Parts: sequence; C-alpha cells; structure tokens
Amino acid sequence: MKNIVILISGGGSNMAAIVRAAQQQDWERRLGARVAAVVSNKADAKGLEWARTQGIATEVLDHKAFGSREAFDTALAALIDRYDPALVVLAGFMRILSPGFVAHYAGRLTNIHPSLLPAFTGLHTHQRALDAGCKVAGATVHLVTAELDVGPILDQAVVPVLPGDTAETLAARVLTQEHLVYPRALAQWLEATALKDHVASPPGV
Ligand code: NHR
Ligand code: GAR
Repeated sequence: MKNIVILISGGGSNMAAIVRAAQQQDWERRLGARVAAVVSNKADAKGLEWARTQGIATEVLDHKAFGSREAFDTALAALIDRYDPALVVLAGFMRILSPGFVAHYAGRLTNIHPSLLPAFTGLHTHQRALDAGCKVAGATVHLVTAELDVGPILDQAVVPVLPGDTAETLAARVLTQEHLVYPRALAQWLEATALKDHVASPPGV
C-alpha cells in the first residue's frame, strides 16, 4: 500500500477534497494508495478535527517549539517517515521547507500554489494578480524543489478574473478549482508511479 501523508496549516479544504476523492474513487483498490496521516504545524488547524472524523491519524508539530527551521524540518521528516510515505502532499502548508527536507522527499513531494506559475510565486498571490490587471488566475500543482514554487508543474486550473473581484472573491473562485485539480493531479501521479513500479518489477517475474 502506498501511504500518502498530507501537511496542512489551516482550513484543510484541499486535504478534505483529496480524502473525499480517495474515498469516492476507491484509491485503495484502483491505485493501491491511502491517506495515512494528516500533519499540521498548528494545533488549531481546522482540518485536523475533520480528518479525525474520517478515521485518519493526525499529528501536530508546532514550528514555534524549535530553535531553527532545520531543527523543525528534521523533526517533521522523522514524524512523517513513521508513516512510510510514498507521497507527501502540501495542502495549504505555510512553512518554507529547507533543502535537506526537500531532498529527502525528492520526486514525491507536491504542493498546490494559488497562482498560475511561474507568475506570482510566494504569498498574497490573488491581490498581486488583481494589481497586475490579470484577466485570468488559477492554481498550480507542482513538485516541490528547494527553490520556492518553481518545481516541475503537474497540472493547472484556470478561472476568469471578474469585474469587481477582490482578493477574497478571487481566492474563493480559485479554491473551488483547487479542490478538483489537486486530487486529479495526485491520482495521475499515483497511476504513473504504479506503472513505473510494474515495469521495474512485473508480478510473477
Ligand atoms: N518549500 C520549498 N522548499 N519549496 C516550495 O516550493 C514550497 C515550500 C514550502 C511550502 C507552499 C507555499 C506556496 O505554495 C510551499 C512551497 C509558505 C511560504 C512562506 O513564505 C511561501 C510559500 C508557500 C508556503 N512562509 C513563511 C515562512 O517563513 C511563513 C508564513 C506564515 O506562517 O504565514 O516559512 O506558495
Ligand atoms: C489554498 O488556496 C492553497 O492554494 C493556499 O492556501 C489555501 C489553503 O486552503 N496555499 C498557499 O497559499 C501556500 N502558500 P485549505 O487549507 O483550505 O486547503
């Protein structure tokens, strides 16, 4: 079984969309994958409680309890590795990860970023898209590399920017598309790795 560990910091609506997709599309049977744990750097992240109602293990690791970014990342990796993850998913996780952490999960660490990358890396993406006069906005699912928001793009979703939009109305429109594109991109990643595993060691050979 391929274990998926999801990292959140807040509402967790992308995490919930992934968990629901896994349930509805029977990822266990079809893709040999399951959401094994949800991890938050904030104890009050709303998504944690919902994950518990779904019978998913939850963990909290408060970054403020650590003296450095590296110390937090080392502890975070140790906690995640207890679940033997095939895939680590950032879903509204708000801490930049150090190069050592990223290298440890190279090729199996994904993020969803609320802009059409390579435009608007970093924070406050919706206000910056409005300020730039963009006519479309969206979200990008990408593999995480040491450099922020520049890893290989797995999939994107586009929405229109409408007259009168604020950062809040635009964020809400983008978020509904994030809930579709992220589960779809992960299912494709899982299918592709299943195929690679099969070619590398076909059953019965
Ligand atoms: N880490 C690496 N190495 N590479 C990426 O592409 C990453 C990453 C960690 C998180 C998500 C992210 C985004 O989609 C992400 C991508 C937080 C910040 C940030 O500045 C920036 C980007 C992203 C997440 N965080 C502040 C920090 O000091 C804290 C902000 C806060 O706590 O509210 O870590 O854009
Ligand atoms: C999402 O819009 C996600 O793209 C964004 O935060 C929101 C989290 O919502 N991520 C970032 O801004 C990363 N810097 P959620 O917790 O409800 O999934």
